[in-house]
Amino acid sequence: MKIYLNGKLVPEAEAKVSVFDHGLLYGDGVFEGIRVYNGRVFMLWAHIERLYRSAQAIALKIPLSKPALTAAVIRTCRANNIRDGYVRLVVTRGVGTLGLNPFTCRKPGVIVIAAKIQLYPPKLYAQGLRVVTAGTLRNHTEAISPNIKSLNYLNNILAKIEAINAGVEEVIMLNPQGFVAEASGDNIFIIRGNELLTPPISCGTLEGITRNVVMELARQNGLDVREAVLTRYDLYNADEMFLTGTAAEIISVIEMDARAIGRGKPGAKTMELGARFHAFAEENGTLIK
Ligand code: PXG
Repeated sequence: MKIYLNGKLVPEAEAKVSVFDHGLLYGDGVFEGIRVYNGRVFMLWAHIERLYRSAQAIALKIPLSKPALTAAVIRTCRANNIRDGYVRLVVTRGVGTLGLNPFTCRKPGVIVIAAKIQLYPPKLYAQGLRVVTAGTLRNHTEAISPNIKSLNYLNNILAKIEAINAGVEEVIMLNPQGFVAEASGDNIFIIRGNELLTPPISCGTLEGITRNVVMELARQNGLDVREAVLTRYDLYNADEMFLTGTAAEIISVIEMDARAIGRGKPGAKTMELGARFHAFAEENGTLIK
């Protein structure tokens, strides 16, 4: 595997970062996870723009223009012969001294990894996920904004540990006000009658790129799509529930806090949206050739 590291494609064994990189020392950096379908990088520009917004929010200047970074992603995919895969784009604060001050770091590190895809097991898509409510709250928006896709994912990791310890696949995280925010690495949607509802960004939700595509596809499919402040009451009363994300795509939730959601199996509208999403993803994206 060839890794893009600071302007060069290097063999995996040589793709190393310093122990003094603040990305490692403090989780000081930003990242994106991107999919490649059918030889096309899906929603590449949206991911690039979100990466730059995350960087801006932590006062990190990415040392490449957006078009140059876009080209680096394509170049890395090509070098690894990726037709269907997963791209991880990482910008670290860079090498500095053993102190918090990020401005001792002269040069941000830029990493692109393009790997063959690792999907969730197909069984989970057919059966749906079980989830529990996490005791760990989503970060307060004025602590670490949930809109920053930073290298510090401990908030989400602590929640994910709760899922694993509870013997289920995922968790639903609430914000400090008690409203539903999202899952540990995915956005949440419910279907109620003909309505498709998802929490607004102001609830401590990452503005997921899959989320935005799904909202648009659902509108075209005749659903009444709205952002709504949701509580667990709304989730327990949903006809259908699903999660969306770059890795998960669209995946049903059939049980929450040991209660069946809807009929306790993947819902018809969710499956229909999943099929539409796949069809859309196969045909849209930045060509790698
Ligand atoms: N919420 C959070 C907290 C996320 O980290 C999403 C929602 C979904 O956003 P997108 O843009 O992907 O639709 C994410 C993003 C991975 C991985 O590689 C994926 C994410 C986060 C961390 C790791 O599996 N998802």
